[in-house]
Amino acid sequence: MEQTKQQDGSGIDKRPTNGTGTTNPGDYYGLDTDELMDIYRLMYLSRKLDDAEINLKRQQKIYFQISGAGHEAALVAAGKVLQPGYDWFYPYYRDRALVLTLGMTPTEVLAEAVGSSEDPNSGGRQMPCHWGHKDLNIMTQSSCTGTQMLQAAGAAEVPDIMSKVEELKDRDDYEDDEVVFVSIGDGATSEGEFWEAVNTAANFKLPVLFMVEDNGYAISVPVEVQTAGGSISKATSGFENLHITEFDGCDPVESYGQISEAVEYIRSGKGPALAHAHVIRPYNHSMSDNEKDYKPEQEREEEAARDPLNTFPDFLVDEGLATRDELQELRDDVDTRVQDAVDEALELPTPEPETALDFVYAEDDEANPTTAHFDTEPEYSSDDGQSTMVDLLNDCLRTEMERDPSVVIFGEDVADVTREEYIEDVKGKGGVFKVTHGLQKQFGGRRVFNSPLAEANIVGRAIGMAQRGLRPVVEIQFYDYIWPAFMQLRNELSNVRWRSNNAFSAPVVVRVPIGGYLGGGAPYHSQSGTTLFTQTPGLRVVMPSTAEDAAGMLRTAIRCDDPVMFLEHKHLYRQQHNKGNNPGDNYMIPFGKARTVQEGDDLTIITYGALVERARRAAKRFDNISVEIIDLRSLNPYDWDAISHSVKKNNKVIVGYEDNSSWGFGTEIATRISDELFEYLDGPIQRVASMDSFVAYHPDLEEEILPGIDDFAEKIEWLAKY
Ligand SMILES: Cc1ncc(C[n+]2csc(CCOP(=O)(O)OP(=O)(O)O)c2C)c(N)n1
Ligand SMILES: [Mg+2]
Repeated sequence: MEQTKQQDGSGIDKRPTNGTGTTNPGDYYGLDTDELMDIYRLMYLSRKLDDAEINLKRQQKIYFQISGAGHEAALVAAGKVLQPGYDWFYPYYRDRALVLTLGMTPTEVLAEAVGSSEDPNSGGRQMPCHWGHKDLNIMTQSSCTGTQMLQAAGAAEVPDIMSKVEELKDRDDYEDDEVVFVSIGDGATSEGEFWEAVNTAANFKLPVLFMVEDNGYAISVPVEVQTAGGSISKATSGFENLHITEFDGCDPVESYGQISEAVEYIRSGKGPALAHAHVIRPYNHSMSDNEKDYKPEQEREEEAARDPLNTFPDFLVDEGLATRDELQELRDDVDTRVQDAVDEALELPTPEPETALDFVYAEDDEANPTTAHFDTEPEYSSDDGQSTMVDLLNDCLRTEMERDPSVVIFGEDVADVTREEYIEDVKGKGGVFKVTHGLQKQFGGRRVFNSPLAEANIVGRAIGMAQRGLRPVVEIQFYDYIWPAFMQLRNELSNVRWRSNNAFSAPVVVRVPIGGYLGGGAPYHSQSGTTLFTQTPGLRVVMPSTAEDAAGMLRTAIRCDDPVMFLEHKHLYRQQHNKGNNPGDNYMIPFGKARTVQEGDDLTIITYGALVERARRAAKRFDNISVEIIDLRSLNPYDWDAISHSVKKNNKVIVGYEDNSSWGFGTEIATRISDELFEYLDGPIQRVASMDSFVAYHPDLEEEILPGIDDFAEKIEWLAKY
């Protein structure tokens, strides 16, 4: 594939720029003739690549097409003001002209359209125009309209955090005056994540350039459905510290001037800026859309009259900057280049089918939490057996923060006290369950801090930070309230590595207090639902049941390179039965290894979480039945060897899980046992699980709904006799 100076990073000019410095439109904001011609070249190149892809799609040589047509002027301007390899980019799918300006080659752009394994954006895994280019600091992009906003906010916190943490401040992967660019359409500004990101960036003066590419439509839905008053720049005008500019995004010179000023504001540390660019969408939304269905001819003609591909060449000629012949020559050159790129892209290799599962998870031994690298022996530093799960989780967080200065903790109420002037006078909050207590006091407010009350904000920002080398360990206060973050978990955190073909990763640990048996937890503080995470490839999911396992598994979660859902059963935080000793600062348990709680040879119970102890107590009721109990601990991956060994030995099995009985985690285990171990079974597989209901407030109802000791006992007795 054609190599550019940018691809090996060697040619990237890492100097910051605010544009060329003049704010005088009469000087074309300092742009000289060569640069103005280059702007035209890039806009024309972008449009021609759209046209080339449209042809390829009609010939069925590519599988999808979405254009950047009409957005070119504002995006080339942004690309000219900002610096690849210095600034950071979270683009939108219309941003073809931006990535070309930053240095992506036409062949690299087309490589994604043909789905080549050599495509630097995704290796054939994502639709065209889902950008990602490691050397250019273009972060991997998904199809979700809005998620990128919070990730950009998180990425923009990195310089402030790194510069204020003594052990990180000399790292060379941040710049004091860098800018994080993120773009979005007029329609997608309706997503809550847009507002959350602008709010957070304005609140903390983060160096973000929010670029709203307003073409007046979201597929067929016009702006009056999206935005009160019809103008996003007006609607955001109350945000403190936010520089706002609204301009004709079809005029590249004006766009350049306005964006330069916005970037100057950001680089000076005053806060974020919102650039509201009025653009057009002369082609359909995508090739699956026909805009004539909803956009009348007159409106289309008005748009065409503003098209920068028509107006800018006239401008260059009228201003005496180029002749018609020179412009034709430029177009001929670009046409040849595009044709060469098409020929080249069509020859690129396609992905081998056997690579489908590559990079769902980290593959290097030191990054993959299932390897022996994460299997260490405990070195006990206490022997009274009195440490609770909360004690050992807290100790693990503390020792990991001491070991690795890039570990940062945030979430709702996790700090000791936001107003640091009170820190000596108060005990400190440290989480509603106290798991993070004292950490802010020890490590300071730049490493342990509160988030706003917004779950997508927590996970989205963590992704942006993790992509840039921090190790966020975040808390979702209760599993019951994780849903606003679910888009970020399911469609973003899980597949950053896979969708970028291993170019990017996001090693975030999401700690989630989960589960019932609180006696009064009611529907909104008692839910379980592990399958929501285990059904999402890319996420590691664990739920320890003892204090020592919690410490060993949290350490693995923090040190590995996969995103981890670390499920902490609230009921197990301070029980007597699961207390233990401090297993030391290097104790790790590899994921995918179950623990045998007790051996037995009549039947096997496979379970995890709060049901481990319930199963054990039920088994104790039977002197004459020998029950083996396996605590899975790790739900994805789970220890099939342990399950299979025990079922082959005992031939009877009960699966216990706190999720709803139907479609719960144990349903998968039961199915696989019946699939692969059917001949070994001497009785039907039994399930002990929650009713298909919500969890009620009154303890009598709660007991009825959640699985308990009696439920296990009933099944043990029945199955033993079978
Ligand atoms: C969260 C989400 N909802 C819906 C979609 C489907 N979708 C893709 S693009 C789009 C319209 C976006 O409009 P706008 O933000 O104005 O950008 P434009 O396409 O006009 O550039 C929709 C609804 C999506 N990709 N993601
Ligand atoms: Mg739009």
